[in-house]
Amino acid sequence: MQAQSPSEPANRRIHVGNSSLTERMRSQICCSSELSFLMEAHDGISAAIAARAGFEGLWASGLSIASSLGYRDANEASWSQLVDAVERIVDTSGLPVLVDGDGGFGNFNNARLLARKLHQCGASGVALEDSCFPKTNSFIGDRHPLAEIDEFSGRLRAVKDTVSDDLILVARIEALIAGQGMDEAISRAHAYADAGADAILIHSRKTGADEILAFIRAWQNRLPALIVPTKYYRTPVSAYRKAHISTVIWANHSVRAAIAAMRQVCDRIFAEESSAGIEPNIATLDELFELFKYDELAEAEARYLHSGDIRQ
Ligand code: SPV
Ligand code: MG
Repeated sequence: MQAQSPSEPANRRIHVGNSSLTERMRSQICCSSELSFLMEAHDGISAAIAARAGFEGLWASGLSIASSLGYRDANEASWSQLVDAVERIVDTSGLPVLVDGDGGFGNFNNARLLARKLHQCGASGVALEDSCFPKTNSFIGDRHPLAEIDEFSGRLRAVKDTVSDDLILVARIEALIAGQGMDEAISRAHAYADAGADAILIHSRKTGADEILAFIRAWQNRLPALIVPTKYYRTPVSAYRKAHISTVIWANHSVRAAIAAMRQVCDRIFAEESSAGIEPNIATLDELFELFKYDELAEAEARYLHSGDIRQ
């Protein structure tokens, strides 16, 4: 899958919602019985690179988008900043994008507004977590107050009533993160299925996959299940295939790769007062131009610019 140029006609359709991308996400990714993968993206570059690598769908990560904007993953970035980032991710990748919508930025009304805006910018799905506003990243501290089940179910129902099947709705359960135990996690998952979720996301911050696999056994696949093995990355994905998990989300790896690479380059150039040493380790300008299809722009210039205007 090649990254699309922002000037390609297909991208204009994406801006008003893209039902074929949503269908692709529904049939091949979130709701398929085959294990599939979503790669994190947080901006146009990370989206284009993930598409180039061959991923068939993307996770617009709240943590990564906040980080790329210089904010903390605590609802410091606004819903409109999230929508803007998602628009760039959809546009540059041409892929189905599942958006991390946190808790929906407030109550049912904020959640349905977010869902409508995400649909308009071409997202294929939104994952809403049963946290309270402002949220805290699942890996930070021990204070993770959960929303009341009925109140959160209202958020889900409002989203479903607003976007219907145009946007896949994933209900994310934070009960294990909050230390509330397996029974609470399972009963929340059933309540969210009753409220109209298309799939569930069960999150854990244990370093082994045992609690996730126990949840999946108890859940018995009532709806497809998505997981985020950020902490339990040592478990091979064959275990997830065997457990009939629907989707693995690689949630933050591009932003962490970017931090490591940028830090290395900045440190070397600062210390050496030269970029000569790191040139072999960084992308060439030609790679950058190729990623965003500058050749298409040159062809378009030949087609559309008045011949006297063409730059030499
Ligand atoms: C994100 O990517 O922002 C997520 C996943 O919500 S995690 O950070 O692992 O909680
Ligand atoms: Mg998040």
